[in-house]
Amino acid sequence: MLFGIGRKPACKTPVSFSFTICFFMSYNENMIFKGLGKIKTIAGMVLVGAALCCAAAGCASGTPAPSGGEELIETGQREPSTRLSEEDKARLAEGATVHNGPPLSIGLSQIGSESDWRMASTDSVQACFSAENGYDLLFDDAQQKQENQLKAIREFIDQDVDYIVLDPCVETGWDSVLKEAKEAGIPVIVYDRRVEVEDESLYTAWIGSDFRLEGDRACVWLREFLLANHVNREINLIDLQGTLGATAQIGRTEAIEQAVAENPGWTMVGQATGDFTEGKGLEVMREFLNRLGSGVNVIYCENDNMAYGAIEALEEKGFTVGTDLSKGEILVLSFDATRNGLRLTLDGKIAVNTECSPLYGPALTGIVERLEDGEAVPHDTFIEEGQFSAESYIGSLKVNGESYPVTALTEEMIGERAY
Ligand code: GYE
Repeated sequence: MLFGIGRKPACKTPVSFSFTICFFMSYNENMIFKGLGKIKTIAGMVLVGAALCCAAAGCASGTPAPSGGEELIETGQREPSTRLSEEDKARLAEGATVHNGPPLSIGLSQIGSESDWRMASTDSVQACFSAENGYDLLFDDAQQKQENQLKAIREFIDQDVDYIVLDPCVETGWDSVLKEAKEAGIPVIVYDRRVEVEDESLYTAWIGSDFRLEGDRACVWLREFLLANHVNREINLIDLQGTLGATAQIGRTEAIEQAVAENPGWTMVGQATGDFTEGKGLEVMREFLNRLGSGVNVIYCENDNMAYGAIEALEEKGFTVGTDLSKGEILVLSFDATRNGLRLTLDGKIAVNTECSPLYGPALTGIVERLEDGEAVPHDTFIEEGQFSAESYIGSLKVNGESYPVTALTEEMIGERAY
């Protein structure tokens, strides 16, 4: 099921990436709303309302993004920052669901600022939960530490906020604090990464990516690529993992591990976390190269920032990053599809970039407003994402019987990218 309806249909033109609610898994039987007590949700199809269209609108920037975007970026060069432009922030905010009446207080616990993806995600929620849109946002940056997130949530509970919005750095360890929020009658909306809790009613709704599917798409692309290029020889891979225990890491790592197990000739010669940061990606990759020397063919980077670090480490050692394995080039796979990541993809330094959308602001305001209106929201919602490559001959691929498109990247698409 694909939805694309919103109260403020700001979706215009080319959507630089898709951010569409894909399907809903289950519904809350019992939700506790602050001020509303315990209500029974109705089973059935529920749209997250404005969220959807607006999310698309956020990405539907039809003009090249500023923040360096106006300058001509040379091949291989990256923009210093991929923060959202003021224009894109305004577009996102316009797509948010507006709250009328006294401002709603939102306690939002953000993981940190480890990556370009994360900064765009922060820009997105801050632009949407704005005073102009009827919200009073209490924003906390946990600097990638779960203990800081737990502290922030407890402070939000003490301040008796109307809603808690959480992007959890890791999956486990949330039961107690979420019980406290539930007892205080504060609904918790989780987004992006997931929480693994004994009682699923401890959070009201989750919206995010299917990280395992992202990983599977990257691995199937690699398999198809090797087949198409008649690369019969064995390949040695390195997996640069995200923050251990984070849903994005778990899903992407599971996918490559299974692919290695299933594809004869694929060998994992190195696997370590780079914590989703460019600095750690560089450091870990340098260590691998010092230890392994040559003989590595493929680097599976679990996000764009680690890919930047890995590419730097490879190039400083004299390796060529690219897709011609017969010439000894090293093939890099990445996730997120940020503007800089896509630039490296168009330049052929990242072979395929599997998208992960950070622009959650509109969808989150949509969920909050549906709850405010006493409507049921799906308990778990997956968003739909794309995949980009400069190699155009793999136009689509199949994962578990489903077909997924691979978009042949163009300069124009990069210009339209909001993040
Ligand atoms: O891929 C990475 C970020 O949770 C999906 O976290 C997110 C991941 C994203 O730091 O760049």
